[in-house]
Amino acid sequence: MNKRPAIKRIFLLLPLLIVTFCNISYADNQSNIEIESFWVVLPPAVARSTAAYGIIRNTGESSDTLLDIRSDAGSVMLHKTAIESGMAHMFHMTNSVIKAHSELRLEPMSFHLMFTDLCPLVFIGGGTVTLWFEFENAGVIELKVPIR
Ligand SMILES: [Cu+2]
Repeated sequence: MNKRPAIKRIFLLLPLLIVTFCNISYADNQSNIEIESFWVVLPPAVARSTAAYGIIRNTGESSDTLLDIRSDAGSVMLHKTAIESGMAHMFHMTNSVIKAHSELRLEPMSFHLMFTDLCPLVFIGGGTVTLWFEFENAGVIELKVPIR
């Protein structure tokens, strides 16, 4: 068997792949969305849900909308805790708009990421959880978040 043609083809494709990756990172650098200080609450072994907190900041001149959040740790959605008649209730927030030069702070008793249907393997060893935030303008932003 002659492997040369296959190897030649890979070398021809290599610059194309590099250009593709460079374009992706360039697009990320242009993003006006900064996601910082995120962490996931280490759930007890028997828990079926947990939460994550952090800050989503829009440094741009126009608003952006958080369309979807995905994770390798289970199902995840944006919740807001609100007190009604002295009781804490959680509301599922969809298509949250983050206005220009403003931030969405996720903290206890307020906005938070709610994880359900936890994937136990992700939490064994207390490593990191991967999150994908999908914005209307900024696109998909991947983030590795520590478990504490
Ligand atoms: Cu919740």
